[in-house]
Amino acid sequence: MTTALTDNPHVLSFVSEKAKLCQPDRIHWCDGSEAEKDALTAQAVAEGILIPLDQEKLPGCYLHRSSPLDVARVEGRTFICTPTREEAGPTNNWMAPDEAYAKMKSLYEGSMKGGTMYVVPYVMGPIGSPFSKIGVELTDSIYVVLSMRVMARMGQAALNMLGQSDDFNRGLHAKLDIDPEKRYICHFPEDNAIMSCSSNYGGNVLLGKKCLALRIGSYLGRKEGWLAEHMLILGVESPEGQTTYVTAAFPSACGKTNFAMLIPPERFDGWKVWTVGDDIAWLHVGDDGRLWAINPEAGYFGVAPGTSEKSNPNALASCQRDTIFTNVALTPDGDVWWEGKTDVPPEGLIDWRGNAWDPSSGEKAAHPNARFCAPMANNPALSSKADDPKGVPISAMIFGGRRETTIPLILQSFNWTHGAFLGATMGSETTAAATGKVGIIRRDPMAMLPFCGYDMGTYFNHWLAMQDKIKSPPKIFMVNWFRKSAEGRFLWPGFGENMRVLKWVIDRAMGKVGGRETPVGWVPRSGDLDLSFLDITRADFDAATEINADEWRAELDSLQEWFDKLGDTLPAAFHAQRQLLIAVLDAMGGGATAAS
Ligand code: GTP
Ligand code: SPV
Ligand code: MN
Repeated sequence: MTTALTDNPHVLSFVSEKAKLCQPDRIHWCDGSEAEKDALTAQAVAEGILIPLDQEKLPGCYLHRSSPLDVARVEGRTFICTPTREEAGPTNNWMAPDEAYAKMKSLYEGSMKGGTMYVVPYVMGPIGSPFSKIGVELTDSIYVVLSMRVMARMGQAALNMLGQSDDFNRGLHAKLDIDPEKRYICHFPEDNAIMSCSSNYGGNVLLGKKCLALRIGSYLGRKEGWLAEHMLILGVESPEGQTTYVTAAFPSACGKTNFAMLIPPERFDGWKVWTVGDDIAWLHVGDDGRLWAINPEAGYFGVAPGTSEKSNPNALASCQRDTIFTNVALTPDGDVWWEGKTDVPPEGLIDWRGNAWDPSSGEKAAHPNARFCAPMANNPALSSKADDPKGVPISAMIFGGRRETTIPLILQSFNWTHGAFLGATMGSETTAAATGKVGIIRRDPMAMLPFCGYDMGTYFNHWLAMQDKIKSPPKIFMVNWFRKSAEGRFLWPGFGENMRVLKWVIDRAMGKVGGRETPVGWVPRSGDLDLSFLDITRADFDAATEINADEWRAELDSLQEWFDKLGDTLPAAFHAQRQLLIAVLDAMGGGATAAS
């Protein structure tokens, strides 16, 4: 055993108790140093866990291939273990804590025999921030240790910040044999504890990320009066040097990383977008009555496919060094490739499974949920506030899903309650970020369906209750980059061009620009969105921004099913919003609203 890096009795007893259960031959306390990283990397390479890439072109970069049966989050095997089923609510899998502890204990028993248990202390949030949370993850996976080192402030600094306190998340992860039938991701909100086994992939095992920062985080947020959200955080700097901060919640693989790293098109000369975070926001009410956000993470676990010099140069720049790639394709000269990186794939690729890739096979070279794990410090657009313990003040919040129809390019809610309603009723097509069928529309409220650690209706009530505490609330918007033409073409070019929408959002938040009131919210009038030098036809733009009464009526109809599922805890205000909208739409008749 390497020497314990703390004399905190709570940490020591947690480690010894779990070591007794898992029976590792060795315990390694992670200090987070460069020397430790080098040693663990060398060991991972020797064991075939990491494959070195061209170290001249991509210094410190490695490829990891996961088991083909372990490539995404597993929502069906993710459990919220609260004393009652009602506390977990109708959208979460529930297991009684006693039952879960017993099941997990039997799986963990002796699981680390012959191996090493790594003690990974980490902080979610800037070191020293009153909003940060500390966790200790015990794991037998070097891949997890090295990834946690990128994604969180990991090592001695976390133990120093913890001191003698008992207030830390207790996480235990064991790879077992990666058998999907033995895979469990169990959360114990009341104990601030997480247990994960039989996976070695991303959101299932990097316990600081979805497990602590969102599921346990959302639970703590309600208890303590703040919000833990699946949101990116960005700052928009105007040519005059004024920076406005915005958060946005899009479901998994629906564009958060891309939006957070947006590069404004030429037309927006002098404008700059800075990334504070690309996946998670913790939001607290400041003394000034505004909502302030920190990014609890220190790195990006981003979707590789679709990332290119054209779509997201900042993401590509972020993974030029010290990056772990998972399930991407390998080129003969030690570089990485994925669908969409370049138009033409390089010759001689090895696919994500490790086999020679045949371009005519119809198989993908990279897995659709292939990821890069890169330090945020690599991002050329990293905000100078990303490490600020206070966080950044938020002027606007955006919700957005992946919808072929109905939802317009941009919509501003009338007020906080209406904005929360739009977020709570958001639908989106499923993606490869979780196992299961892709492209099915499901309700994904506030992009939190897989990540809310307690009853969804109660979560909505918490959102509504927050309004009383926020004197100057952010304005709430909804976007949809994914609306399609009848032939299945995206109507809006997206990516950098989303700056045009973002500009309207911040101008609206500042009360600087007009809009048109429709029954479902405010939309830009003709001329309010700057479309100059943009390659889009008037017809496509109109179709992308159309509010179609028939489509909305169908949407509101189908909402009843969702509301029925959520049950009694759903805020009465949301039922009222739905009824009101139906009445207004009925009064309007069919078809599209008047052209803008
Ligand atoms: P998680 O890390 O899973 O939470 O995902 P994310 O929300 O950060 O998603 P990301 O930015 O990685 O985007 C995933 C996919 O959305 C990629 O395939 C992108 O190509 C696509 N995408 C992102 N932005 C746009 C856009 O503006 N328009 C279109 N059409 N596609 C987009
Ligand atoms: C997501 O699925 O929303 C992610 C990736 O950000 S994972 O860490 O696997 O959850
Ligand atoms: Mn995510």
